[in-house]
Amino acid sequence: MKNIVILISGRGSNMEAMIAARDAGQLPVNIAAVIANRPDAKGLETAAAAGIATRCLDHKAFAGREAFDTALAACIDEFAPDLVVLAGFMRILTPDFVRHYEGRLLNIHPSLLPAFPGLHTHQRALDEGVRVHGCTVHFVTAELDHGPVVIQAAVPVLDDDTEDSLSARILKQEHRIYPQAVRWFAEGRLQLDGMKVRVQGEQAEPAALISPVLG
Ligand code: NHR
Ligand code: GAR
Repeated sequence: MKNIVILISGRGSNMEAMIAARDAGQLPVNIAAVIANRPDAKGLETAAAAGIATRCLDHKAFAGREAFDTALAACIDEFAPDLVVLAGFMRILTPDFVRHYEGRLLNIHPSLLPAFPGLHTHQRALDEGVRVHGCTVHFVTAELDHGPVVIQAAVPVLDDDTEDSLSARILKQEHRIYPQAVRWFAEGRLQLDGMKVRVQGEQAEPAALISPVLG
């Protein structure tokens, strides 16, 4: 079974969705560790309560991004992961770190990339007046929020939406598509072809990569 390490910064609900999928027999992976860059990350308690090894590396204790990333990689590699999963992880990673985990580092981003890379995506979507918004699981590359897309889910933007209502609608979809993407990886079904990700097997049709779930 594949080993995964999950990196978080806060609440950890995407991490919880993976624990739940694993417990339901829908995600055949060993969650070897959960690592946070903030001592107050709520998700650390959730992970520990689920019996998962936890670590915290406070980025503020390091001289710079390189020093933090070097220590983070050493901490991660103690668990010999096949895959590293960013789940609400809020620190931009250096090119050296990204290269070290090339092809085995996934992120979930709360927008339909390439729209709205970076932070505050829901407020920016509301400000732009878009009618469709969503979330994206992608392989991480040195260029922020620009890696190959594994799966996306779309939701409508409603007239009376606030940042809270829109983010809640999207979070439900995050909890659906992220375990799915990790499952495909764990089953060895994801193939990288430049910026394209192909999913081998019965769900290989492009339609399966985009989840037109409106709700
Ligand atoms: N690193 C690389 N190289 N490439 C990506 O695609 C990455 C990444 C690190 C994190 C997640 C990302 C997101 O999904 C992610 C993708 C943090 C920031 C940010 O500006 C931006 C994007 C993402 C995560 N962070 C600030 C920083 O200075 C700190 C913000 C904070 O602490 O609240 O690192 O959106
Ligand atoms: C999620 O919505 C995730 O997409 C987003 O933060 C939330 C984390 O929630 N990620 C980013 O904004 C990355 N910059 P969680 O901690 O409950 O999984």
